[in-house]
Amino acid sequence: MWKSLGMNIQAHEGLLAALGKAYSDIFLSQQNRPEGMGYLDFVMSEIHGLRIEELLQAKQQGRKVIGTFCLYVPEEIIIAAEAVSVGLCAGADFGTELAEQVLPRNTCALIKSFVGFKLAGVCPYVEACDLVIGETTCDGKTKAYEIFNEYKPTFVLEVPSMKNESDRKLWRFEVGRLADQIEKVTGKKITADSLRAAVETVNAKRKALHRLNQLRASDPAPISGRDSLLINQVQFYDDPVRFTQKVNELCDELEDRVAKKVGVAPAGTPRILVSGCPMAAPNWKLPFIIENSGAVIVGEESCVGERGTRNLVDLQGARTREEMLDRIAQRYWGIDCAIFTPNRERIDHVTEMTGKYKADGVVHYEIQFCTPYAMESHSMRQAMGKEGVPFLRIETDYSMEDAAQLQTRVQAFLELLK
Ligand code: BJ8
Repeated sequence: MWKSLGMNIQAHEGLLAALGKAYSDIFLSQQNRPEGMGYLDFVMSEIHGLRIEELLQAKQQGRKVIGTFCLYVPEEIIIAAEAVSVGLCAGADFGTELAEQVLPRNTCALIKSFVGFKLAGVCPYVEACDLVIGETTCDGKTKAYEIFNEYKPTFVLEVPSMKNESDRKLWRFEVGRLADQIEKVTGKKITADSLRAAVETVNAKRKALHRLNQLRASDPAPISGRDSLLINQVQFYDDPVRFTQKVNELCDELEDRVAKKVGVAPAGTPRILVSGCPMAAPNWKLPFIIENSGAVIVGEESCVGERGTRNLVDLQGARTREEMLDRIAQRYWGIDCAIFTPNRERIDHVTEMTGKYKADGVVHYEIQFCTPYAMESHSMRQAMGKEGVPFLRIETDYSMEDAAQLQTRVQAFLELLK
């Protein structure tokens, strides 16, 4: 299978060995995990196995695989064309040396990772893709897609950086342009019916994740932040219907835990809200450090978290294909990525989340060289100061070199919360 995908088998084996060890240390070592996490463990054990077989079977049946890197790409449109949507990960320090041959060294780790994975030939998802959708969000990604396109066909969606009426119109135009491109690549017509069905599938997935988030507001927390992050990461790869069913089953178990006051850490454990850059799989370093230092993460204000799942598409009253695309565009327009200016909504959301999840402090996570989130930390710190919420800024990359130093900083921060 790997050969047919044109992968570098030796490098891929090296990646899997490193991932298996990290997964066991970070996830399987946890005490008192919900039983429903068994499904996620299974998915992760087969993430470079059965799931890839499923994708290849789908391709044999004439379906296309479309890869994405950003929350602004509406997966509803991909699903409506009977294609498989895969959120490509970019969360590991692998292929970095190769990436640095084509990218400046001072590029964020996420961008280096997706370019590095492709150049090293270690990601079966990228290799299985018929098309990758990029976007003009930050400058680094915008320009990196030009290079990425040399190795994999990449269609770039224009995301404006302001939210004026003219920007909204441009965004709606881009959503239509994406639908046209997906129709061209898949050879399938996107209709009002197929859009409605796709919206229902994706809304159901997001509702299951909302349910999970609400349960995390309980003290003691019924599930760890690491496991919740993992669920949010897996949602980008797994079959959406199966994933939704499994998350709902897990939530049934968590409801029971909440009723019985069973938690992954004792009541009164310091509660942390993580806010900032997305943590794409397998970027688990900071959550592991935070929870290993004696806190529990109760929410993620991130694209691999609540920022990505917050709103649903509202199709009420929409009947035609164009009206449905209007509603889809409207839903995605509400995402409050730091690439926008001004971006007051994100600050309001973090404030709201600290209250909703009873967070004792906010850890602002920035991937080194990510200008939008680093810049926005200034107004975020000010806002948290006004709310009286302790705030810690962490800037790091994907390497483990600073793990001990980060642990010291996190432990000192947690001392403040006592
Ligand atoms: S909607 S957060 S997924 S752009 S970390 S590559 S911003 S320099 S990932 Fe993102 Fe879409 Fe926004 Fe979400 Fe650039 Fe920053 Fe790197 Fe980033």
